[in-house]
Amino acid sequence: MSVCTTCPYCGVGCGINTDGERLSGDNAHPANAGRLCVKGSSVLETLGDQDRLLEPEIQGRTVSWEKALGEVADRFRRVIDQHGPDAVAFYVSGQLLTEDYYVANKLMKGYIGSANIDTNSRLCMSSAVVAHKRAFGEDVVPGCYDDLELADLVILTGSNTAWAHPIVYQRIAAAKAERPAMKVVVIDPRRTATCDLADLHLAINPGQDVTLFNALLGWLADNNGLDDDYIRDHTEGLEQALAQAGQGHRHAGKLAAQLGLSRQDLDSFFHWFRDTPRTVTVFSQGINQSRNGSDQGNAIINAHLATGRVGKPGASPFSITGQPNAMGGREVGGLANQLAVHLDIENPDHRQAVQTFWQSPTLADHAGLNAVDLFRAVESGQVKAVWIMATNPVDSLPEADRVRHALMACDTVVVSDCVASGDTLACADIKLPALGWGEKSGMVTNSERCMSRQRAFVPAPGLARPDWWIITQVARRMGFARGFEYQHEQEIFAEYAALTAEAVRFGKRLDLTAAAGLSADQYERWLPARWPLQGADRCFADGRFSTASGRARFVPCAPPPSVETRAEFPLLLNSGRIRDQWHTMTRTGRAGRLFAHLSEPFAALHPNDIQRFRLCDGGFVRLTSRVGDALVRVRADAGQQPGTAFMPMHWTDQFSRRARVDALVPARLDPHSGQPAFKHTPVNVSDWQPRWHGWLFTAVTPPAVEYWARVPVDAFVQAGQVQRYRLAGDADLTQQQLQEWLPDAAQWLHLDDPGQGHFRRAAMDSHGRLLAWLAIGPDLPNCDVEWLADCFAMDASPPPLALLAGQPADAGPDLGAVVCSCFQVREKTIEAAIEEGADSAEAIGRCCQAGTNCGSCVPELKALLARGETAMLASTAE
Ligand SMILES: Nc1nc2c(c(=O)[nH]1)N[C@H]1C(S)=C(S)[C@@H](COP(=O)(O)OP(=O)(O)OC[C@H]3O[C@@H](n4cnc5c(=O)[nH]c(N)nc54)[C@H](O)[C@@H]3O)O[C@H]1N2
Ligand SMILES: Nc1nc2c(c(=O)[nH]1)N[C@H]1C(S)=C(S)[C@@H](COP(=O)(O)OP(=O)(O)OC[C@H]3O[C@@H](n4cnc5c(=O)[nH]c(N)nc54)[C@H](O)[C@@H]3O)O[C@H]1N2
Ligand code: SF4
Ligand SMILES: [Mo]
Repeated sequence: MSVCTTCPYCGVGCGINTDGERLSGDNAHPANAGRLCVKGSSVLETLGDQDRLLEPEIQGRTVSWEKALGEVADRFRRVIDQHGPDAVAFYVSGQLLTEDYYVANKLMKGYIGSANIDTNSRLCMSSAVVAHKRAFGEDVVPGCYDDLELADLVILTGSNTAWAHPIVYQRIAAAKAERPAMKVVVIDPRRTATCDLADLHLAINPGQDVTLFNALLGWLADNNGLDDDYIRDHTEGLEQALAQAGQGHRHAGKLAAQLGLSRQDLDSFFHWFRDTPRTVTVFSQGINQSRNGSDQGNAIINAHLATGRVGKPGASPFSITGQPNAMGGREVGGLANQLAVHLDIENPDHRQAVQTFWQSPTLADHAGLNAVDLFRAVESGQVKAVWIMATNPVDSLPEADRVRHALMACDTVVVSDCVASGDTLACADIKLPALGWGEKSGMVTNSERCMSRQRAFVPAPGLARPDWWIITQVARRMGFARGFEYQHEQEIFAEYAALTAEAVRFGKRLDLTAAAGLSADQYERWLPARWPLQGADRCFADGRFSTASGRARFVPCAPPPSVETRAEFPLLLNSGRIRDQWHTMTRTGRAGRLFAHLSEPFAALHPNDIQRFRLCDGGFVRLTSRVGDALVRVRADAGQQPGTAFMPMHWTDQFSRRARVDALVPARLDPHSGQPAFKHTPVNVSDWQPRWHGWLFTAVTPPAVEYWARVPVDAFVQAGQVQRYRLAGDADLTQQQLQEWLPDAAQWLHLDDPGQGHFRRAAMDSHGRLLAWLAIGPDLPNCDVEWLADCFAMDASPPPLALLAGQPADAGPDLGAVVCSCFQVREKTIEAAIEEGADSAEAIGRCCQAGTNCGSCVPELKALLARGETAMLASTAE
């Protein structure tokens, strides 16, 4: 049976149709109209029981649910009785469903009586939340995706849309293809795949967005760019914002130097902004994850208010959410400084309203600890019991090693997760198996306030249960039976929808009251719908805002704090996403295909910096910061600004020896939102030259060598799924050590030259089936890793010589890296298509299929085309 559900990955929130065997984009979903990116279209490959947490565990022992739930409730109850409600905490996630989130918040704020519940959205959206609340009086994204197609100017700032929100990017690209006059500006210190679409790329100096948008505001005021009627009728505070913005725009040369931009580009940007009423400014983590992320958001919103471009067709500021239910979590009050349904914890009337509705025994009356402070309080012993759900703070919080130590020393760490092993799970005293995507059912809200259903289509594995069930069962055992009597997630949703009547009563836009009485059947048949459910597609179009005065507020934005570069940390490290991986890889890390694009952790640097720091492209680099270190591969990237480096956020201790970027990132927070500045970490780099390199295919635990990074292979042996390891080390290797890395086997092939440091091994079972394979040498041993991976799925091994050589006897040419993950099309095949005359991404697609499914690699196809053109020009010039 086929179901309509919603993609578990990014905040675009695409609709999916699937029966568990096949999967396609939902043509009827307003977010994607049938399209899917590579992550969405490969999601079925990430399902399955492999490495799933299937039963509850206490201190590593499997226990019944009854025992586990009782133990969690007892431990929390005991701490609260002895030390008060603020001695416990929940740390939750934008990957929970709305119903899970709602009951977690209700339990902590309304029944335990503390606001110590915070969410990974603190790391993601909290600066945007502050910006919205300061400007609009409520955390509301005014626009919708249609605006991106209606706009004549789309500004993408701090957003690598092509990789992080691919379907939004494709919608913009399609609109621009149809209306070439539409302009796109990308503001990002790096040249990213997103810049492929840009008419103008402003490679701004890191952290300077307030300077840019303040200058824009001042310039608009000086150059007849303000919408005076709108400002007079619908806003307040322009004078102060202008005074704070200053006169920087009048000193074009100095301004351009400060921003690292040309005067001409700045001039174009200012003119385009002024002269294009239909302008949308999309912003994401390059804005939010800064020491002044809230001000950066407000500086953008100020420019939109000054031109009257909020909530109008094709004209809005647009903070785009990251996680599938980041928005849902904000609605129900997942942040420690919110109550529920957009109401405020500090406001006694709001508190009264919520407590009356919940009929709860108590209600938190002050904000709780934000994510970073929460783990600091765990460290200091102020918080004695913490429950972590659907997030991996040992990898994703700044000062990640410190978070790990704090959890290791904490008496009670409860972790609800779907997978069996992870860096946070390793710190857990109690592990609770949660249902994952495809197994659970509930509601999510995407970036444009559209609520859609996630629906189950596969049975629950083992004893795993939905998060809302786990939370409410603990609540009941803590003595809160009345308040948590739900039998089905629909009852929770209906209650949440009913609670929004209080939001409406206090003048908020969050209105789901039309769904308050919804039946189980209506919930089952729910079609994607934007809130306010009975309102227009856009909010604030009428110029009335959720502030006390009904006017939007300009927020004066101070110039950015200066970056503390010190001689010992001469580079600024940026971090973020790559195209085919999701966060800490617990999902995408199961599909070998998704490693074809980028298979190892890396730091990207400008070629000049690679020279300057005596590194080597493709070699290894050790990064150090004030708080930690990492060891990854070097990648030359001319799109990187000199003086900066970029590391992906994805690799954890489960996938590499020491590549967690957040071990390097100090906890420097935005003072208003508490959001960490993940994008700008001062670091130093040094070259590491291992004495040996190697490849290892095995299903047993990784060897303890200086560097390893693994990729899952699509093959299973008795010990489990085969993994491909890239290894490198300093210490001498003995034959015995090598043998320890390999499983017991019936048959062996050896080829050793210890004098030269060459070792090759193949282990087979009694039927001749390959179990493990190893090659070590002073340089990286030559072999065809794809072919070797295939050998594990064969009934009998290939001839011994080929197997030891690690490549088929009739090896074809090396076709280079995979560019198109969907059809596994490689670089050389695409280059051949270009040489044969393919002159556009579409033409390449016709030749070799690349880019014709999800389209995520189209920017790379275009880069190869541009490279081809340059090569052609060079050869003509000769
Ligand atoms: N493939 C993939 N997609 C994802 C995710 C994933 O893990 N993988 N995660 C999802 C989540 S939770 C989120 S929050 C979103 C994030 O989506 P994005 O915010 O688009 O992704 P990031 O790569 O974190 O950062 C965006 C860009 O900000 C730039 N930047 C850094 N410093 C500055 C600066 O000072 N100014 C400006 N203007 N830009 C700067 C970076 O160079 C980077 O290209 O992605 C979502 N989508
Ligand atoms: N340096 C740096 N650090 C960053 C960022 C950055 O750009 N740079 N970005 C930040 C941002 S924006 C974000 S959103 C975070 C993301 O960081 P995290 O939230 O830590 O990353 P995930 O891998 O998404 O963790 C989700 C966990 O929940 C589990 N899970 C999945 N579904 C369910 C479910 O239904 N129930 C339960 N109980 N568990 C489930 C998964 O197995 C996984 O262990 O990282 C932040 N950290
Ligand atoms: S853009 Fe891709 S990852 Fe994001 S929701 Fe759509 S299919 Fe999923
Ligand atoms: Mo995020």
